[in-house]
Amino acid sequence: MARIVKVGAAQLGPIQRSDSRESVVRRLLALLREAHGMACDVVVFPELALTTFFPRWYMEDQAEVDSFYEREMPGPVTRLLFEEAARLGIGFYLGYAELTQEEGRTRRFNTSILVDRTGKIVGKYRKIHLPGHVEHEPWRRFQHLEKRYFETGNLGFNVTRAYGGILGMCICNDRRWPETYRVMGLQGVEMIMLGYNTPVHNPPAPVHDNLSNFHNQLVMQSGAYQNGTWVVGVAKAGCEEGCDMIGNSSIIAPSGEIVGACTTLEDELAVARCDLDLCNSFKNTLFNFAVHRQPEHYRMIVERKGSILPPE
Ligand code: CDT
Repeated sequence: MARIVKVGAAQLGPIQRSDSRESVVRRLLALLREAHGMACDVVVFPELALTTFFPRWYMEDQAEVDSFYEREMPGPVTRLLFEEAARLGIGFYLGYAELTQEEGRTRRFNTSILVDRTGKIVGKYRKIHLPGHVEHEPWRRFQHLEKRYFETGNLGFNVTRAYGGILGMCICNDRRWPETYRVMGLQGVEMIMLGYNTPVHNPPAPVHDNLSNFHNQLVMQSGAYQNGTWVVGVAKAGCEEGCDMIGNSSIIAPSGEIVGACTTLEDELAVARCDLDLCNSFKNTLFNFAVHRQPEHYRMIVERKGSILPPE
């Protein structure tokens, strides 16, 4: 019997800085209910889905920075989302900024969770590839201070058994790195969920700006194909605080083909019926890792971090 997961890519349009958490959760609830109406099992919301993309600003006041983080999940505002999801029997992936006390200190991560149909958190991931910079760079039209506001994730790229399959998560910039998919691919992942906030304009390399949608699809489609897995990538899109962000939220089959996609830069749901068994025709043939990978021949490269040129 086919293992079908009906997935909703729940793209968000922009969230302005003045938008309250309550108003954002109302938008998430509307998408969740629409997905339920289309018989979805699970929906994927974007990265940092509860607020505007705050790393675009340099802030010195720590209280101001911390106002963008969640101290508990579910918390007072997000509880409604968990309760409605459980009532409808639909799960979700949600990205948010996490502030936590661990190892005797305050820690901040760019986090995503996977929630099952009963409203229970069954998976958690903390973003590993944090793009951008640490210090204020006033020459930029906007900042990208993820390296200032978040620590590197410390949970690895683990997979979770959920929805009748093997599910994994990553967040935004992670999708550009082949290691992200491969580490989960080696654990047999069948569906990778991810959210993103991707400005069209990249200040250090503006010559790439007209390729931002192409690169988004290129990395997700090749990650899916090369690992025989579904990939569901979901944007926070549109013009947020004067910064244009790409949309193109997509549901990608293990063949690398896009089978569902958003076409606007607004709140929008794209739905696809994903057969997890389709992964096997790739995992058991061309990308049968046990038979065809040659890890013993890669060792020289992976053991040396950075350049693969021999030392002088
Ligand atoms: N949020 C995030 O990780 N955004 C980065 C922007 C990089 S600049 C092109 C991304 O990889 O999409």
